Amino acid sequence: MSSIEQNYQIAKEMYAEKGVNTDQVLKILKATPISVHCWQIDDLTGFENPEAVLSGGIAAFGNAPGKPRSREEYMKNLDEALNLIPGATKLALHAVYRDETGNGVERNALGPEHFKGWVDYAKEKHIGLDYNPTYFSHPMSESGFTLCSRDEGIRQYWIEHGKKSREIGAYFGKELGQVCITNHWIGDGYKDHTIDKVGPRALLKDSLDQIFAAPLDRKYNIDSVESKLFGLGSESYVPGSHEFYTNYVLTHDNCIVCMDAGHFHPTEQVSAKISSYLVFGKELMLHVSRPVRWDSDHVVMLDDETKAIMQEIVRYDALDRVHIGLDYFDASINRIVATALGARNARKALMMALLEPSEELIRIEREGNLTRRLALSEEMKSMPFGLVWDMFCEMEGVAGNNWMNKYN
Ligand code: RNT
Ligand code: ZN
Repeated sequence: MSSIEQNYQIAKEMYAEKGVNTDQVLKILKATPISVHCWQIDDLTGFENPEAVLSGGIAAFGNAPGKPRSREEYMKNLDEALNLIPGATKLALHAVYRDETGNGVERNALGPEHFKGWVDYAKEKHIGLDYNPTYFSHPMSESGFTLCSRDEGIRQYWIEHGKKSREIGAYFGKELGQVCITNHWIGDGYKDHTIDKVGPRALLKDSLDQIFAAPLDRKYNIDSVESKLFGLGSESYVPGSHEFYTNYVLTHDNCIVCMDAGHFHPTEQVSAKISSYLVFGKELMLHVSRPVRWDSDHVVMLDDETKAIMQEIVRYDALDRVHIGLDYFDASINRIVATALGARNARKALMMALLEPSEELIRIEREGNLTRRLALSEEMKSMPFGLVWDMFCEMEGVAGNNWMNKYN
């Protein structure tokens, strides 16, 4: 027996004493998909225009060496990162990462035929795909308004992009036999003091109604709408706010909310919001990220909020209703390491949540035993979860706790 297995046996017994079956945990952990975003590898540049400057209120800071200079290099780095991530994985694509067949094709004309290469890749790697229309970094978004634009030509251009994006999502879902989440985020907003806050929201509502008009099989595609409080250049007003989209999805059955951990006031937590959606029967999409003072998109850490998000999902048995995705882009460190590290941390947090005796904790809370609730929760924090993690990596054939040795 290897030392990893021996250690695992010790941990297994310790968790069993707390009523937790680690073998079962590892099964669920392996099967639960985490959607890894494709854009940390190249600072969200994509293949449409290597010279393009990020716009829409988002930015990647840093100039660490190793940014891919070609599609080949990008694919090589992506492969390397994915090989370091254990468990069921989906890859979240953005429209600007379309195949070479999409060269010169306008965004409002991008369709499934421009993503065949990615479907082949996903089949080969046994991963799923999620999709994001790219409503930014484009001449048609320069005014700062897309789906809320008062220029009907611009607005219709982006509506078409949204509609075609859902077709791409449904194509992914059908081909891969796993639902695709098509996530719509727009950077529209005003930098300064805004008078008419209803007008842009009415336009956004109408644009979304047009985009989502065609019914699609939920087996293949689910649309999510991602809210935001503010961005660079939209500090004062963002039409696509949390309240806006929450009301939108409650009145429109065919789409769900996406909450990004960096899109709220700094003291607000996504983990505290999840249960309010579940109680109304809504599914959710998440962008697990790490805001540092603002929507900074630092690499996901094994921090309290990431753990709390996963606890919320596991405690209510909502792994099938909350879709876990990642969103961060830090250009100041090695991008392969960043991609792998954040994904590993998200999954490690998920594992820790699964290793919690949640049924007992819920029971004793309902019984009013608040003393035991606190004491047991605290004891669980020093249980040997790292030994279970090492076993998981070993079973998944990915490097364990020394995986970063080859990167400086
Ligand atoms: C921006 C949103 C959005 C993007 C990605 C690239 O604030 O978080 O999800 O980060 O679409
Ligand atoms: Zn996001």
